Amino acid sequence: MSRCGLLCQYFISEISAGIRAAVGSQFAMELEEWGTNRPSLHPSNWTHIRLFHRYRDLAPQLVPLDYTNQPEVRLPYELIGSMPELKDNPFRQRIAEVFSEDGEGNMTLDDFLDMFSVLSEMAPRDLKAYYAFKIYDFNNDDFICKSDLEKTLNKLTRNELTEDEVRMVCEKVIDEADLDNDGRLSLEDFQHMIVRAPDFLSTFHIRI
Ligand SMILES: [Ca+2]
Ligand SMILES: [Ca+2]
Repeated sequence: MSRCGLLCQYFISEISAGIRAAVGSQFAMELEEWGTNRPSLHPSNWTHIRLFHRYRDLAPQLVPLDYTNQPEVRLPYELIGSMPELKDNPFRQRIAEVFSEDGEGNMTLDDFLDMFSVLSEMAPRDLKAYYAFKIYDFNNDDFICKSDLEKTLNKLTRNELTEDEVRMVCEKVIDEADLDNDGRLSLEDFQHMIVRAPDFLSTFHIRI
């Protein structure tokens, strides 16, 4: 197979696998242990409590302990993006933008909980696919077009490919996944592409 073909295959498996970030495994282990010792607690509850404290620890001076009156708190992207779970992820800014209500990566507690729920290992495949699609749709026009794919590929490969390689690989990906031949990937095209990549569900997560 040609270099372009190999790259294309690699890209489809990577883009389908989604956003890899196996960082923070120490935290995941602690969480598991903590949950195992408290079988009466529903996992979503203890995860939420733990996540609330993760959120608060980012800026204890801004986040009150008491949320009964739903305070209007939003933590700046700089704090979110520097978390160990995200800081090495080439998509960290895009992830924060997609999950933040203000679209700029500044997060309320609800935004933060949503982000970790979708990226957790327990989230259903369709939900993950939906958010993966949004993350790769850089210009928010509800399609993944060639320029979105180019950005995605450059981030995944940390700009190690030549311009020609990027162009050829993206054209080939669209060629293979564009079911209705409109030259761009709709959510439906994207979902079909993911169905062919069985490890999507297991890899589209960050450990919490
Ligand atoms: Ca787009
Ligand atoms: Ca299409």
